[in-house]
Amino acid sequence: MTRPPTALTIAGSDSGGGAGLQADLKTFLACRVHGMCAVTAVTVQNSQGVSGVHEVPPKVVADQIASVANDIGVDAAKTGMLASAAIIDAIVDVLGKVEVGPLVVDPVCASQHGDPLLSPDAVGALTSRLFPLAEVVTPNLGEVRVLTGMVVDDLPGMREAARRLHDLGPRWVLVKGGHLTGDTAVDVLYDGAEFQELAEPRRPTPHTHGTGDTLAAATAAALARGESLVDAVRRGKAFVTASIDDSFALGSGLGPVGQFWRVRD
Ligand code: PXL
Repeated sequence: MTRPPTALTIAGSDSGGGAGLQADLKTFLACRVHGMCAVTAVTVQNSQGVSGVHEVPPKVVADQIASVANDIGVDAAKTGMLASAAIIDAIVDVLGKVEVGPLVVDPVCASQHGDPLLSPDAVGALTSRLFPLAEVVTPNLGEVRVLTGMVVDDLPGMREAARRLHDLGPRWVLVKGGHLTGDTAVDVLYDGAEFQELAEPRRPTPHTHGTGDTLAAATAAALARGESLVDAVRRGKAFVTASIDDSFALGSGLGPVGQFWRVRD
């Protein structure tokens, strides 16, 4: 058998298994892509929140990326929790030296419980150094606020935020509207010239842990399979919507989205 497409996640570990690199690897498998991971941080976490964060040394993060890129090959990559400016610097430096396919940057700042996953002084490194390497960045509205200072609560605001984020250098911006209210969840996709809107009926569930990770990972998997950015984002959105429909309660807090729907018999 020739090898399947490959995708690399550069992300943190969620001991509860619902978000972070665990969500990414499950999503890669469900999307029929061989998944690999460069671990940035270990979180101590369950359905009630994050009680500890232990960062991996920046050189070890970079070495994981170089190790798999130089031997196995990376058809597409995504970033999730990056923790610190030093880790971001190490990632940017190594990405300049090895060959990696298109990069999806999910600018993770905090967990759904509000626990910080990115040091405040790392926001500048994220936007000035990593964003220019991105095929697409995928902020939610909370992340838009951290990244731009804009408080956005409607579609015109989402378009303006997409414009400002595009000025920072990514090829495409996907501003996710899942945190707005209303019957429809609308995302705005922008390439610097045209806006596209992606709408799905809103799913009424509190169990949405891992939603952003799953969307970005499914998008990266589609890019690894050679799809165009627009097709990949549409496929990512369809994948996460079905995973939200398949979410479940776990522990006593917020449960995760379920990627099972794709592999159930
Ligand atoms: O969903 C964002 C996210 C990413 N990475 C890790 C996380 C979370 C949310 O909790 O724990 C490791």
